[in-house]
Amino acid sequence: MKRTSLSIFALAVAASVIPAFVAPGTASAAEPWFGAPANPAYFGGLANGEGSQTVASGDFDGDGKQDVAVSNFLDAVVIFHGNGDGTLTKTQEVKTGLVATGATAGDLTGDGRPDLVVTNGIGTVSVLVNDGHGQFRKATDLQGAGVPGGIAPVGSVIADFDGDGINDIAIDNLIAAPYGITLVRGHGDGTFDPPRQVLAGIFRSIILVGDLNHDGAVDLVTADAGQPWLLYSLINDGHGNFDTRIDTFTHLTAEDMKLVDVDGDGNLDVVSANAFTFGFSVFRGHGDGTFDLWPTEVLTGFAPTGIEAADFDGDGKVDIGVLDYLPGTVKIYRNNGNLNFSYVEEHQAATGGQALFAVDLHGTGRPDLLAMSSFDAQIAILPNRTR
Ligand SMILES: [Ca+2]
Ligand SMILES: [Ca+2]
Ligand SMILES: [Ca+2]
Ligand SMILES: [Ca+2]
Repeated sequence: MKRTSLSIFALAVAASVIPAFVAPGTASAAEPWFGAPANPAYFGGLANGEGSQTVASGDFDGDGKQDVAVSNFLDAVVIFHGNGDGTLTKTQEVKTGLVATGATAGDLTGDGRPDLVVTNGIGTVSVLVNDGHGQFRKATDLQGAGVPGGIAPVGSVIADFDGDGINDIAIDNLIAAPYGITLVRGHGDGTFDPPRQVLAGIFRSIILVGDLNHDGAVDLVTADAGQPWLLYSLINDGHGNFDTRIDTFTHLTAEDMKLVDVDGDGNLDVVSANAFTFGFSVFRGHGDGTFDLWPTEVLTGFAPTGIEAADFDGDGKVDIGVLDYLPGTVKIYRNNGNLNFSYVEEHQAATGGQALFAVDLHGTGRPDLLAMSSFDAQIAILPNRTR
């Protein structure tokens, strides 16, 4: 669902010239919400140099336990079977294409089992079909998904955009001249219409999906990573057309974003990890595709690059986790309501932190966290201890 590591280079420069560091705050006296990752924070399946880019999760084999797919940045997606106890076992590695940046799970064949879409930065998009038992085979590369509308696809989302009951794909292109988003209508059998381009501005690198305006049709939100940026809301007309674009100008540079109702008012909000201003923000959604313009920033420390928003402690409020680039720490923030957050704890997790994902690996309803490194084999699992 997100971006490349391009802005990491800028972060390295920033690290050398920006001395400021904001302390995360006062630790809570309560029991920690998460256990520390295993040391070393690693499990088999990825090699050094194969920085993990994104995680897609779902019950791939139908055993009721969440499984995980990780794009390895090199040329493949690695499949891990969730054992239900917080551990993962590698089951498969499927070659997709060079610079495998994004993996997304969703049912594209109508059998109720998640299939996979992997974006390859070289310009192809691979569809991997699940055999129903959690084994994937590369069915097709979506021809023209990366060109000519946009090149360097870096992420995708799977949803039913035209409302025919069959899942479709929206692809996010990093370098988009002039198009940023490619839409691919699914037929429900693993085949697709020819790709269609949507104008969404240049240098897209984050794509999120959700119904922003409560009309039952899923909309898209995109943004740049590593650029002073605009947040674009692309409003679905109910037939999979995105002719209405609402721009929200912001002063922040997001490395990662998630679309979740953080304040509990029923409208989806955007949370952003602001790598260059060392914090996270909640852009409150107004229920019509617009967002707050100047959200408060919660300072977290140097270079947050990954963010996740989920109810970690089960009190009904969506909490925030932030992963920084160096040293690769996950910091946890409790949602106190009214967009007030307090620091809970932190764990050293994944050096060169790239992405943070909530996945319920224990089946308790309280999500665990996966922290991914951008340049080595570390995939830290932080077990949720609040259950
Ligand atoms: Ca559809
Ligand atoms: Ca909508
Ligand atoms: Ca909200
Ligand atoms: Ca909570």
